[in-house]
Amino acid sequence: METMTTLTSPAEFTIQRPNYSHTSAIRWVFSHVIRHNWVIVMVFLGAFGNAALAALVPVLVGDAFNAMLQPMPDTRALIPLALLIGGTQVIRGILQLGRNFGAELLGQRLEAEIRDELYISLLGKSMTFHSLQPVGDTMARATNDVREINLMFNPGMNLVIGSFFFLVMPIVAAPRYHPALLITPVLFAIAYFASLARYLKTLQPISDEVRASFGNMNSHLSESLDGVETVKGAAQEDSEVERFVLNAKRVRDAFIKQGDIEARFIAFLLYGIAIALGLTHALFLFREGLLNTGQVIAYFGLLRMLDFPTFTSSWAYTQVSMGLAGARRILELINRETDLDQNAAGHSAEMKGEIEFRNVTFTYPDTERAQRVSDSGESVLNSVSFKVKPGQTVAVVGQTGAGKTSLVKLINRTYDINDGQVLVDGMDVREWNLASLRSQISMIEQDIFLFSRSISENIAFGRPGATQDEVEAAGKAAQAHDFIETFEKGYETVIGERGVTLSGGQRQRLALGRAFMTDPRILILDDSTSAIDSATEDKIQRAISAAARGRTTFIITHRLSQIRWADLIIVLRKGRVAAMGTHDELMQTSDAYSRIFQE
Ligand code: TTP
Ligand code: MG
Repeated sequence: METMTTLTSPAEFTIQRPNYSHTSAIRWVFSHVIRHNWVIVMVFLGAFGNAALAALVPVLVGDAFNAMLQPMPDTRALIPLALLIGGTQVIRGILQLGRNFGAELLGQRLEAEIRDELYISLLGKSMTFHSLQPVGDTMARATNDVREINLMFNPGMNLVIGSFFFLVMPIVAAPRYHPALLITPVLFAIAYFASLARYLKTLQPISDEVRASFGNMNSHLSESLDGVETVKGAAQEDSEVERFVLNAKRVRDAFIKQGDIEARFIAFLLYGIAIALGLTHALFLFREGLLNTGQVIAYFGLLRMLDFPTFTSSWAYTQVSMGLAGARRILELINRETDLDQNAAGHSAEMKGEIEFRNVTFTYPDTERAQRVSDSGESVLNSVSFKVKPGQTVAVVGQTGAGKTSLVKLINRTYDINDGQVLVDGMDVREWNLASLRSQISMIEQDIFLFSRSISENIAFGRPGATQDEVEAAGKAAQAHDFIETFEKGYETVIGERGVTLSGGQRQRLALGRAFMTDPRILILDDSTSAIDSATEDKIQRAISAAARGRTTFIITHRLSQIRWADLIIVLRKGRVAAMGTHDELMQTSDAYSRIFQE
């Protein structure tokens, strides 16, 4: 039985996975490989058999020469030898196939396994992790580095193992002609491994650099494609191109450096020396009468086997080195700490929807911007306190950058606070089981994210398996039904396909549909978009009041019509509560509040 443990903890989301070692890249890859034991056996048997049968050819050819050099040559002796060579080489072909097949299988399986492991681990990381880790770099690791691990096995390890046995065979077979003939293959093996060790040592930092510069190029590329509208809007294409060219140059330079080191690998020289030395030695023994002609020829043939390790060595080991560099980068990502703990043992209960902030202070994790903010001594939120009863509607207002979005993200622990307390139903959010907490809070973000899937699937995102009727009911409640029906394929319309894009107001209503589906106890609506025509506005208004019914609702908005009927209005200014109360109270008492409507 395999032991099962949870993947890297602490995490926000875990799944039962086999117990892989995470201490070093080699051990980690090994812990993956070892689970495919019969494939490993196949690779080694194939590699060994292939080399042994390859060694048989020079041995048999030597015998054939000796048979011909008899005073009375017997040509009939050649026929069984020829048949033997032919037969064994067919078997050798099959064994070689086994080795190649096994290595390919291992590579593909590991690629899939490691990709899964990485994906699960990425889903388990906190938002803190994701906001600090560039998407392009993650993409490069999840695609190219994982691919390098595949290539590390085929052709990498495949040829390393295959050629290793070719190195061993001359050492095994040479003594059958004369023990002294061991000298050349043994010396070759020693020199070969010594130069290989040095080669790999110089290669490792370059492999790391190749992988890193590639990830870097990718992350810049994905960022500028993501922001292509901004780039074009600001006519910054040229400077983006320049940056890209610079990054591409770094990748190129790293590859050139790698090629340079490969070219200096001295295995070719060693091979030449070994052939010359071995032949001289054999001829010397021949003159002494210690070897006959057939034996010299067989020995020479055995030495020729060393060309396989020689020729594959430079690039097969490079492949392994690159694979290990990729493995290090993936493992680093998997092992990187994630700050939030899902607190699986925490409080898990049906939520009533009471929320309290007690002296909450919050600063974003260590980004450059947060650094600047905290350097100036200002937190994003400062001693924020308020209390909301279950079922109430709270409007959060304030100028841009006041901290409205940040405030609501603390409720479901998208981020953890630095000081104070956030309580839901009188219980600190950190005491809650994270999954229980989040499944009862629905958040409609400022920029609504829709997946490139059907409208149905987008609405039912929080409840896969919902029936079509349920989805349509949610669509109707969210006032989205009418516009969805105008699409040719209705609810089955795939967003982003054939030019189907949605307006801000439409996206918002789909997101509201999502909220209806999951029926959360707390609904958070970050609606800072303002320019929407009045007909749509009216619809959204109706959808929101329907959604707010029977649950605690936070609305971040600039629209007076929505703010008015809130039970509590929180006015934020530069991360502090500037005023708090109902609309009527605030209109009389708060300058800050009335000022918002004058902008
Ligand atoms: P927000 O909380 O995003 O401000 P806001 O929602 O009130 O503004 P808007 O009306 O424009 O939506 O930001 C408050 C501060 O926190 C601001 O200085 C930017 C900073 N911040 C970060 O450092 N990292 C983040 O991920 C976010 C969202 C904000
Ligand atoms: Mg905001």
